[in-house]
Amino acid sequence: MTEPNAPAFEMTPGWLPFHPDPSVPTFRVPPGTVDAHCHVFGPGAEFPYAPERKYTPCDAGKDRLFALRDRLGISRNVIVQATCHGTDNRALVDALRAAGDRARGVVSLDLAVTDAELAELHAAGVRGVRFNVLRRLVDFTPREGLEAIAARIAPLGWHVVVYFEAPDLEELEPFFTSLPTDVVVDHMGRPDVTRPLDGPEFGRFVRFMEQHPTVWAKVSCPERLSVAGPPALDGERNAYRDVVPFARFLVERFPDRVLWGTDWPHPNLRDHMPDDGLLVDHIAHIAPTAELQRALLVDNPTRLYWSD
Ligand code: 0GY
Repeated sequence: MTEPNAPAFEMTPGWLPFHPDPSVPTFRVPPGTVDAHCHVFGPGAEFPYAPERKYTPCDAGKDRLFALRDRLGISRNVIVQATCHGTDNRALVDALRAAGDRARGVVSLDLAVTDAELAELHAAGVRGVRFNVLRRLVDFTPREGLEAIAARIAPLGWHVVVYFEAPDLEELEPFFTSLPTDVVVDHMGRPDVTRPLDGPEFGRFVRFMEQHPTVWAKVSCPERLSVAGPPALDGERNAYRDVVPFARFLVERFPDRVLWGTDWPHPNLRDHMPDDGLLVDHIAHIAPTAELQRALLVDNPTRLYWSD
């Protein structure tokens, strides 16, 4: 129930809410599958959105996330702090506590965080910190601040999750490779999928992974990267085909350092909202063998998030 003085939040105009009734996938994920990139939004009346946010989403709380997990046949979630909650991780921690061992978290932090707070986050299931450097999502944070945070979380065995766009990799690479932890890249570093797979832009990303064995990639968000879009035909389940070669290349080249996630509830999409069941069916195209599927969906995320 909404408290009498709870702030009322108005969604960003044009906001697309998550799919109300995702299909049951035809691809059956292996037991132990982890959705390694998803979020919770509020509910705002209980967990207010951050004053510095760049968008106000629809509420998408933990119960809806857990219902989606069960519908898709997924076992566990890695919940990643979304920028609309700033560095207030309460909604995320509440979801982790409710999920028990079935969820881990990646938070956003500011420098004022105390060691006691870090220990509490770890106990709740947090295993990473996110550095989101997209200017449309966050204000600029000086590198020194991010370096100081990385130095604080490294002794806990956590890693850094980074979100950037492909043209920025050249400038950011020295910073990423100076970090004292593993670095997990959201959404394959957001390649432009109209460019060639063997062109300079994606080539840079592949080299980045080849040269740095501490770098991982999430082969997630085809719905955000795709230009072709969802299937044109009703009932067709092979969606976002233009993204497949990019994701599949990484899965086959780096089978031990790739993760998959839904990105539910899909913030800031403008033209359509994906059917999450189709996103699961997409997996069979990017990881074509049972061995690759098991590495991507079970072994890799379990090693990164559930090893202690
Ligand atoms: C994503 C993508 C986006 C948003 C965020 O934290 C966020 O607000 O990550 C985006 O707008 O591209 O991974 O959820």
